[in-house]
Amino acid sequence: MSQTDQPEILLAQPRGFCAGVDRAINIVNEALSRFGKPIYVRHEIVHNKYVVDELRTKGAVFVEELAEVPRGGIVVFSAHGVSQEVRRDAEARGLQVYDATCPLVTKVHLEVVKMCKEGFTVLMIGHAGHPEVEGTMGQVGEGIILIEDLEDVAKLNLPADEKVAFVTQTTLSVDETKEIVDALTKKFPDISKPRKQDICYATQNRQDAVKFMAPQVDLVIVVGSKASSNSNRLRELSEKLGVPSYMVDAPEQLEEKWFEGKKRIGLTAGASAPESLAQSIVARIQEFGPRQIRSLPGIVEDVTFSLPKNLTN
Ligand code: 0CH
Ligand code: SF4
Repeated sequence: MSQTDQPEILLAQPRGFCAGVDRAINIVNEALSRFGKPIYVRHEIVHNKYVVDELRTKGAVFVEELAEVPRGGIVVFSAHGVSQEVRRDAEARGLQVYDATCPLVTKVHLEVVKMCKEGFTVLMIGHAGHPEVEGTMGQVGEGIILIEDLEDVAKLNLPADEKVAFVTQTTLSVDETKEIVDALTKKFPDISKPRKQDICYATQNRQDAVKFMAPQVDLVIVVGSKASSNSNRLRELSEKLGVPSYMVDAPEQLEEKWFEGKKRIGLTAGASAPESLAQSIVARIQEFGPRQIRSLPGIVEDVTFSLPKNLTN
């Protein structure tokens, strides 16, 4: 039997935690060890149930509204970032803030502020209701418009002499975003683009790894929770490449029938999914039938972000 005929589980490289997620979780852990519980966290620190449950057992309290945090309490802002209004609200409530916004999301925030100051109308490509979109659009009071899809581009009705720029959510589909940017560029040939694309290195690398893996497998399992934008994009990408795909965030969610007649299984994990969870899912797949595990070649990421200054002093 040749290597590729063997029943196998292929592991995408890279997969799982990115530098921003690693930093965000470290911030909550560091705050817990310095100040003790409770440490309030506004929104899920990252969109992963396993991560959130684990931090909760250590004393993190997850809230959606700052009104749920007692006056003077300690609060961590999630990796997805917050609007200026949320920052003002935290200050007004006398909260002690530790900011886990990913530096690559902050980079987009700064772009928005700069472009608006320079008189541009900013088009934000992203998904309505996602906390990163709310945070990024909320860097400015006005002058920013959400673009979700090609239809929104077609509907845009701006004066011909309008100065237009765009930014994007960091965790979008690289290919779909390119289509939207192409349509925008057609409509506004002078549109100002970010110096470096806003879709982050981790999103790009995990999608590239799925593109490499998908043609080699019969099924792709994505480790990720429902709310995770970047994990959903990995599942969609596999399907677009013609390979059936399921997203799970616990081994019990795997269904034996998914694996019937499937020889090679590909496994990847979103940027918020821990490797320990991925490994427990691999172990469960092996229970459905003996399969060798093979790590695919791919980019080895060496990005790290330091903790905020007010947690390192
Ligand atoms: O992919 P999204 O943005 O939904 O978030 P996540 O699953 O928590 O992954 C971390 C990304 C955080 C902000 O870029
Ligand atoms: Fe930062 Fe990208 Fe990770 Fe989001 S997915 S936390 S932008 S590195």
